[in-house]
Amino acid sequence: MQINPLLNQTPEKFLYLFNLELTPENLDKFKNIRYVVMQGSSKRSALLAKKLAKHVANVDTRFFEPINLVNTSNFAVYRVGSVLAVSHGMGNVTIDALLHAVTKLLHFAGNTQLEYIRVGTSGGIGIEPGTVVITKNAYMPNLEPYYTTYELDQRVDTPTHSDLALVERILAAQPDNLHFPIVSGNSIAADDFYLGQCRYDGAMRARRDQDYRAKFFEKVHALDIRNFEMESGALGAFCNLAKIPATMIAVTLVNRFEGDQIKSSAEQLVEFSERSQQVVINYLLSRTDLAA
Ligand code: R2B
Ligand code: URA
Repeated sequence: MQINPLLNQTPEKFLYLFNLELTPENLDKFKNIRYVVMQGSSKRSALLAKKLAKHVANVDTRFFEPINLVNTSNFAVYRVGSVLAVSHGMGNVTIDALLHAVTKLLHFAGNTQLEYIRVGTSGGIGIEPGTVVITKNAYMPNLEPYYTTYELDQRVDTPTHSDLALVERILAAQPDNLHFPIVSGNSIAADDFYLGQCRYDGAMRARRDQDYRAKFFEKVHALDIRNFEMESGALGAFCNLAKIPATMIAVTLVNRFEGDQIKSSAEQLVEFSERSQQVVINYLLSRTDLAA
């Protein structure tokens, strides 16, 4: 892991985005972390923490509620062994803020060897809904494999590829009898859910017609792009700068070749979202450093 060297010159006492005093007692809670698993919602992060407590620590989860270790309504952070289950909200800008905050916190707590995995949902491109995609490379909407940001008025492009060894380790950790399809492929980090992904059911009308969209989908499918979502660009770019191995595990809720709307039942959507969690749990259980 590589961190901004200026952080060591100006000691920080308060981590604003987590509303957290950086006291020795608080920092102690974040020592010996190896894995950070990020999901959009705080509810899903708490659920993952519960599942990990059951699988990793053999806790009877009827009597266990994970404790949120930070004091903001924007993000939640739970810990089980050497894993942090964290929520990141929606979109590249939100996950980027979370990535800075959690990485600073883990650095101040003395951690140096980390892996970051986003676990989430996505819109599939030419694959069955319910398929889990592990991201090899996150593309910008213009199909460039980097994330563009601005430092003041200066454009900065940062590569967004995942750590391919991590992708392979995650795939290798899955049992042969997994009851759903799993593939590795590339992802597009769109700027929003509706127009950025050319949905025709947004409150505002998309300007590209059906023909343009169909050709675009064919083109991206040929680039091994298998899903649309909204955070993989910032995740890939941040982790490449920080030299933290990272990737994304995202189940697809819809096949965009076939439509815009997510039509699965509420139960089916819960089961789909459990699939991405199951894949990360299988990976974590294959590791030997889960106990803190
Ligand atoms: C996938 O799903 C969310 C939108 O529903 C967004 O956070 C994403 O990347
Ligand atoms: N998340 C997205 O960003 N797009 C989808 O189609 C589904 C989930």
